[in-house]
Amino acid sequence: MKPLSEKQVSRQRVIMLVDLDYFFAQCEEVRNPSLKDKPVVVCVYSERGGESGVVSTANYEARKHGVKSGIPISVARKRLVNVDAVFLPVDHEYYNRVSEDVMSILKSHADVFEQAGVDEAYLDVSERVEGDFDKAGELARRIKEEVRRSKGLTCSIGVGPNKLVAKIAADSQKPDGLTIVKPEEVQAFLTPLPVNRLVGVGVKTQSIMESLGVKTIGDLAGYDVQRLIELFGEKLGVYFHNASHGVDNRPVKERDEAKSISRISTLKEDTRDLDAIMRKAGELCGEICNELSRRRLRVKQVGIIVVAKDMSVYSRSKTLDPPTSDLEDLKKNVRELFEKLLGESGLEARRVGVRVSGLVKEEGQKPLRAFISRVE
Ligand code: DCP
Ligand code: CA
Ligand code: CA
Repeated sequence: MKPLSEKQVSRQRVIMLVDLDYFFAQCEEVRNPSLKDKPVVVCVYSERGGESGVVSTANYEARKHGVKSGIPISVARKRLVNVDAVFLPVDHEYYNRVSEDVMSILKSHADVFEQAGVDEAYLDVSERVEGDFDKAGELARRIKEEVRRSKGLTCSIGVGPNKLVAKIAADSQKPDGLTIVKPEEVQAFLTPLPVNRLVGVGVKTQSIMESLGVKTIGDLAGYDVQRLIELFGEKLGVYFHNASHGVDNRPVKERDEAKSISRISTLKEDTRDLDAIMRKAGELCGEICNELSRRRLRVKQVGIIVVAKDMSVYSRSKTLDPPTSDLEDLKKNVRELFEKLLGESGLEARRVGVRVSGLVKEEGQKPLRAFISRVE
């Protein structure tokens, strides 16, 4: 066989997944370092008051007591009874600001950058490390150091030949972890792990697989692909087979900026009273305006969402000409939309939401289309 020329050898892909540790709770520790040694529980309190609601996340001190994302706050309280623990409400605005700062650091270290959640991102670094996993390890250490120095946060990084391996690697050592899985190590790394470490294997799939004697990713890799297709269908069967072998060709892709912003909230009680609805909707408009001003955006459409007492959902929207970022302007239009909807329907509102879209930059050049549509 003729040897491949340099050009024909495609570069070994090197992908990182960076995930911030116990993110919301760590943000709380950063702004109040005296929390550091205590269990910290960040809560989503139900808007109908009291102690009902769920745990958003908890720091590792609290996790030692079995407190984790998704459990009821009441259960967390029981597990931390007689412990000097701190319960705090979520503060998304603050976490989003921290997230944006961290993401801009991460972005500066990537050839291609893809934010995959509020606290995690994929970085394709193949070019800058020349396909070399040792160099990627050095880069990962520098990134961890920079995030720690500039924002006071620890993160866990997984490095692998693709997104799937990078993600599982990042999850495998937390907090403050760095796990590098070279291409030749992929199968040995995955083999002993339980199947539910693969995205798409939930409780149900896991129990089906278990009944087939498939407990680990290694078991899955040895299982007949035809049987997998018969059991789970073509798409999932092939995916499970490939994933168990650590094969994943998805590229790291830049994402467009969010094209809309929405906020939805539960009313204290079900109502058709426009003023009561507007007190809540006005707050939501305020939150949206804060985000618009932070991102220097104006909006071309505004809409409302209502979840009625019987759980049916209504929405209405209108175009704003010219685009606006003014709170009073937004509230006036939202009020009109609610007034019209209430006039058209006998609904009693349980949850109300506001959504803006058609986001345009506050300063700089207007997109040409804005002028064209005026002329038409
Ligand atoms: N989150 C939430 N509810 C969930 C899961 C997560 O509100 N059921 C929020 C709080 C988390 C953030 O999303 O801080 C990021 O989620 P992760 O799954 O990455 O979890 P953490 O960052 O909290 O912890 P870890 O250290 O395990 O990554
Ligand atoms: Ca995290
Ligand atoms: Ca995450």
